[in-house]
Amino acid sequence: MINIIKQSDSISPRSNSVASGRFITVEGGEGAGKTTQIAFMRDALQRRGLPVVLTREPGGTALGEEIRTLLLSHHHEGMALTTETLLMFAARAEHLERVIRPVLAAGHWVLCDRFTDATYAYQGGGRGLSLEQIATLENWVQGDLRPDLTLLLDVPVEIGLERAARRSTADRFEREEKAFFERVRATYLQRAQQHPDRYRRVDAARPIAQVQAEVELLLAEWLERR
Ligand code: Z5A
Repeated sequence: MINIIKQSDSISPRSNSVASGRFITVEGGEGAGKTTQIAFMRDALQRRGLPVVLTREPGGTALGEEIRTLLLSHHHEGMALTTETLLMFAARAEHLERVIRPVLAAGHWVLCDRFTDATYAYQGGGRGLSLEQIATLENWVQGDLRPDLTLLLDVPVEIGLERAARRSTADRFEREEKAFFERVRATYLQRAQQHPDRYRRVDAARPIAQVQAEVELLLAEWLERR
């Protein structure tokens, strides 16, 4: 279950300036198992007594969820790439302002289903927007805030699409051709190589229990080191 934090909800910060919680993101292509594994991660962190807010992008706020509906809807098939990218960052700006920054400042943990790495993978790798333009928006909207840990659930495109098709009807992104998702996957893998300090790749083609066991192990190792 994803928490949608309303504007009226309050989170009391321990500090207004320094983010003392930790920011973890989960990434991957369609049907990689993000929703399945992120719930497990939340439970694993809570078992350790860590206060966690589970959220997602695009979305995570009332306004962000409305933007998500626009982005995924088939009513906007011809949406311009600039519009799509700016909507992703508009939802993200709201999410950062209303949820991510206040939660971190309160010393709590944020567990987010997709974040800016998805923009690099989908709008950059998938649709061909220059990575420099995405970086400009990233710096503007986020300042120096970046995830502390990014778990990449990596799965071959055919397997992921097959899983996603079994689960629900295709949204605007899921209707893309296979080559698009191959580019998305390649971009994620490239980013994982470029940011080895932050990224952990998990082979998500294996059965759920095996993926879960590796996620648990990686999380435990990372928590020990931090
Ligand atoms: N997007 C973007 O373009 N730019 C951005 O900046 C951002 C997002 C932030 C919505 O994201 C879309 O927004 C997304 C990218 C774009 N494109 N699409 N489509 P989303 O995260 O909400 O949507 P999604 O990627 O389609 O998520 P998903 O289909 O829900 O996949 P998932 O969460 O990774 O998988 P799941 O729901 O956990 O599992 C899918 C099914 O597979 C389900 O029946 C599971 O029981 C099953 N499953 C899961 N793991 C396994 C294993 N290991 N074995 C067998 N079966 C499994």
